[in-house]
Amino acid sequence: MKLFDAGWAPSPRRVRIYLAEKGISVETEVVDLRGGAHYQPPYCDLNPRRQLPSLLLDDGTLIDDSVAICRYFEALHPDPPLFGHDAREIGLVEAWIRRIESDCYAAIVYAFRNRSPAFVDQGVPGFPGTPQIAELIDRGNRMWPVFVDALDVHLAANAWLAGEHFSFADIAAMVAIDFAVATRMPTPLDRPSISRWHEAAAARPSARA
Ligand SMILES: N[C@@H](CCC(=O)N[C@@H](CS)C(=O)NCC(=O)O)C(=O)O
Repeated sequence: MKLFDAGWAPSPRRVRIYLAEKGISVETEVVDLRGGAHYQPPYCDLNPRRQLPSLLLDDGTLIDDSVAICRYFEALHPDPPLFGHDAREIGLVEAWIRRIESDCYAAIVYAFRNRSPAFVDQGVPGFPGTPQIAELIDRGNRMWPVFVDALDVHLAANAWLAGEHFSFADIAAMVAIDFAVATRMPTPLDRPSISRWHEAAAARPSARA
């Protein structure tokens, strides 16, 4: 089994934090995203989606998505649960993961990828030749505060996203917020509840993975 990783990018970081929380070590190969190694063989032959992370299993199966990779390991190593302790929590973790993808991560990617000179003709991850669309910067900028407001209200009443227990939803949200700050979205860390939650998540040793 081999994990294909990339140093600075948010999706691979989710997997590294998850594995650190679980105490799982996996053989890893770092693919140079900045240098475009994911567009070149051998990686693009292995993963025609040309995205990172991906996990190659011993039987040749490739799992090409960060959440799916963590789900795979969760099935093999259920304790401690990071996708929910019971049916109710499993539902809540799933709802937050999906919301982070569609309302938070997408907002950051719209705003950043369509404005950064580093992503000219790379408007969609893994698909070189896709033009940037300036209108999507505005779309991302409008989506962002809506998510931040909802997250702050939720965290005023909950220790973690799914309630009592730290979960993969907290990993995905922390990674997205760190990515947002790094790409100069308006910081949500001045909101008291988000700040309290982020400090607690970032203090876990896994956050440095
Ligand atoms: N849904 C995928 C998204 C993966 C993704 O977009 N990865 C980015 C790095 S965070 C990537 O590979 N980008 C390639 C590119 O920008 O060309 C996942 O979570 O694994």
